[in-house]
Amino acid sequence: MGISNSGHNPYLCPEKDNQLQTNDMKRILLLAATLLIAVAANAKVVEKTFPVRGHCGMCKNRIETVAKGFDGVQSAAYDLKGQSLTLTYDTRKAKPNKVLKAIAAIGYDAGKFTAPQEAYDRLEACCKYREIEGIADHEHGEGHHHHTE
Ligand SMILES: [Cu+2]
Repeated sequence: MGISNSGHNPYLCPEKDNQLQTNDMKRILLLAATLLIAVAANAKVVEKTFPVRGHCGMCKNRIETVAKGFDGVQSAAYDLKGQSLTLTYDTRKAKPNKVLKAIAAIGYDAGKFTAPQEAYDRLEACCKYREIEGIADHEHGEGHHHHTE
């Protein structure tokens, strides 16, 4: 868009040109902003915590590895004490229920999915949270403290 000086009013033309450019810029900026908002609305990364059973560091590793293997899962942190898994994921790509289902499939109760007995049976002895929990209940159950004698 060259500014032609031949024959045209030299005052009007450049001004008109500027006006046009300003409008174009405004339109482009508006479009860019709209696009950004649209992208941001779609790419929703959320952090959520789900109940997942496990017992040791090996469990933690396995659970986190399975979760991180899913497309869209940005981070997975298993909390042994809290018996919970915190996922940071893109809601467009990852479905937490699929992740939980896969974790249950390797032996760990996850969310609404109960691990199949045969998968649970394949876990190492130190990972058998169902049995270990039973023992722990007798030794230092948190529900009832010392009996008064
Ligand atoms: Cu374990």
